[in-house]
Amino acid sequence: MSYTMNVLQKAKERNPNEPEFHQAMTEILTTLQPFVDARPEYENAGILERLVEPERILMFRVPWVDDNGKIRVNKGYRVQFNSAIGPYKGGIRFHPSVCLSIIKFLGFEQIFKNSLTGQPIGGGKGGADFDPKGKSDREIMAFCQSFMTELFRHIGSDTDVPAGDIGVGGREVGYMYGQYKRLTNRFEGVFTGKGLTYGGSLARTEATGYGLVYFTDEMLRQHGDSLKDKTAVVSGSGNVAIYATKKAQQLGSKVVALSDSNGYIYDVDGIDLAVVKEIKDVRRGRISEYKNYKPNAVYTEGKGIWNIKCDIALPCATQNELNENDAEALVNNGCIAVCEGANMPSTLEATEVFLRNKILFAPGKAANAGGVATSALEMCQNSMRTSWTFDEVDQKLKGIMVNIYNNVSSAAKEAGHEDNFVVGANIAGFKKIAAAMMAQGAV
Ligand code: NDP
Ligand code: 2IT
Repeated sequence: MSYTMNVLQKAKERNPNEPEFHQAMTEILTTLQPFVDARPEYENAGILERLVEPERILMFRVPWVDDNGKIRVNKGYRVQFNSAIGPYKGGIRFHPSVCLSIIKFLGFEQIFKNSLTGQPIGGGKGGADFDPKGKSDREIMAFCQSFMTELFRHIGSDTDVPAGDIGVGGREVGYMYGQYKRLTNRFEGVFTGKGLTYGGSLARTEATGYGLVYFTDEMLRQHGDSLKDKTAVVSGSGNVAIYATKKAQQLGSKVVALSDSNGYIYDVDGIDLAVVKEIKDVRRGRISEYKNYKPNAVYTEGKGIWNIKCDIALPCATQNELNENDAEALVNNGCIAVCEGANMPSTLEATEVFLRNKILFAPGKAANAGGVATSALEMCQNSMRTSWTFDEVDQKLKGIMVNIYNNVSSAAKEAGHEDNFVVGANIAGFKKIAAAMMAQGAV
């Protein structure tokens, strides 16, 4: 068995019952195999064995008091996966499904994504199995403060810099940052996605969705096409989905559908984002309420959003939300590009369908890297004690996304897999991390 496949098999055996982590390792190591096995220096340096083993895993109890005075307990996690090219960097997720496997898959993907941005950031991820849905503002604050009461001793602006992810937005970052400051007596760039009044960067809120569409736009442009007059379907209706929709609309696409974990809406007239923001950002409600504002729209309970005919599909909700049947439905309906705003939204089988059918497929670690890239710009502004204008940050973001596209595309071509951006992203991300690890010795 080859070196790469041997490491993959052993890593699966050593980490049983972690299906999402296995899935992420399988995708990355399988595509890296020819590249790595042709270069024995990687095996000599034990690069892959080290890469699949997190540098540190923190798991902790998060006790908090609910509005009835009852003590509740959640599981908290931070996986500090790889610091070869910079301090650990990656979001915090609050969702009832959070477990070690999910945090490890996210942290593993993050190493490669952060490398692709070209910025000095390592890979990490954290979270808790806490469900923010239906909680009062006070309960959210109590939870965030308790979470940080343990996490604060493990992070720092040059050590580990968390940010938001599913269930963690501006409100939660504010509560966690405030508690960090109180416990350490330090006002530092230890978190990104902060509010604009206390060190946040303009355009960070928009960055993941905007970056996704900048990437998509560049990919289409280099294939003689554009987003103009295209029909797009976007899944999710959170931070990434909302700003992906906004930018796609600005570039001339009609977005006809959005979803949440209960169901999806189809609006033949094109999604009205002001309504979505009112429902999601202001009232923290459900996407089903959209039809109360837009009687022409149709709400369907449950899955099925990928059966809607579209040119462009942007999965922006969560892992494994798009399976083989969904991929076939998209292909049969004439979809030309699938770009992942979420982390690992397509199953391995769905990805195969896209690649086999020569759909332009942009994997999350490349296409959604604009969020973390802008986080690194926020860190930069914090260190410089300055703040850039929206346009400055937005221009930098656009440049970074075009750069990522070019690097991923050339790496794919060099590997003999033109337009296979899965292969391209994994090789391009890997090269820099491996070089940094080899230069630093057996650490
Ligand atoms: P939000 O919490 O703002 O929104 C998440 C959206 O996805 C909601 O509409 C939510 O619906 C839906 N969703 C979440 N879990 C599930 C599930 N199990 N099944 C179906 N729908 C679900 O998160 P973000 O928009 O920030 O994150 C979306 C995706 O983008 C995630 O995969 C995240 O890792 C990724 N990402 C985020 C970045 C960022 O900067 N925020 C950067 C790069 C990637 P509901 O309200 O019903 O739960
Ligand atoms: O998955 C991701 O890249 C994020 N949730 C953003 C991470 C960050 O540090 O901004």
